[in-house]
Amino acid sequence: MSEAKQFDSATHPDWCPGCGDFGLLAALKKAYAGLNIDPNQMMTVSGIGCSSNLPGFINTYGLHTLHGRSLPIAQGVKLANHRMTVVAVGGDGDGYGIGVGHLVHAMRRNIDITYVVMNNAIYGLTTGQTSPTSGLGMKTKSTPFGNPELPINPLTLALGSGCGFVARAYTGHIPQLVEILQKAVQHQGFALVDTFSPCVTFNTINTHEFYKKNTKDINKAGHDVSDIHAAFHEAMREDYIATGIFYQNERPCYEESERETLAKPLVDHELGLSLDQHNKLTAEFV
Ligand SMILES: Cc1ncc(C[n+]2csc(CCOP(=O)(O)OP(=O)(O)O)c2C)c(N)n1
Ligand code: SF4
Ligand SMILES: [Mg+2]
Repeated sequence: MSEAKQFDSATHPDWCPGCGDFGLLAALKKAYAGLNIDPNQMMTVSGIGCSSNLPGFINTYGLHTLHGRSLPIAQGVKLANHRMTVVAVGGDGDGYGIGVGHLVHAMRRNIDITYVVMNNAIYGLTTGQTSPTSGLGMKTKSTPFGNPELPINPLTLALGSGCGFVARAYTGHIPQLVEILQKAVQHQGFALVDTFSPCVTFNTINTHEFYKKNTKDINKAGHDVSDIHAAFHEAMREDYIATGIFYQNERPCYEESERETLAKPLVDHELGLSLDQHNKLTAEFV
């Protein structure tokens, strides 16, 4: 096992004191160290948001991209060099709002990447507007009379979209989160880890105290992760908020199904054109 501190970045997070995202950052470093991942073989990709600043705070390769666009880029990285471990991170607005179309297709496509959403049920970076996971009736800057829209349930969305690894954790419960992250990274195929990551500045409902009081680890309670019906049931419970691995089912990932072209990473393929042909072709456009 290597050391978590090898993943420390020279840049310290500028998140508000108490932000739930600190817990995820610490858990990611522990999880990678426990898996002996080499930082040089690791790519962290994000969109835009407070949570999406994370690639700057961890010592791996990193791409801080556009709002809602982490998954197309993460998938491209993995296809170009599928020797790398690729983890996409971001917020609920990023992944379940503007980026939700990419998420659904990435889940059914099943490229071998992990996607961790820091779900604080609010737009943090833009100072507190309603997000796709804000509760019905929640008062925010953009819904001063209460949110009139039903929230998305990311877990049932994932289960219904062919995602082979569906999990949820609270960023204050580090040992459980580390274990889930390690299993997600080891899973061959797309893995979604939704994390409750409280925004202590703009969300006074979904707080650390709320999750400490209301969450329950379903894996400790004997939940069968191979049973998709039981997974839907736990994801829709109203008597407690379930955390843990809801569902895991390995089916061939995209890279395995595309063996013809992906027998070796695209970065190792010979260029199809000679230098002479390349120069003639580009001369036409310059
Ligand atoms: C295309 C585009 N639309 C809108 C924005 C403005 N914007 C930046 S971050 C953000 C939402 C951030 O919320 P979330 O993804 O939940 O991340 P958090 O800050 O809560 O971690 C929005 C709407 C943008 N940067 N780009
Ligand atoms: S505004 Fe909210 S999400 Fe953003 S850093 Fe502060 S606590 Fe975290
Ligand atoms: Mg958010």
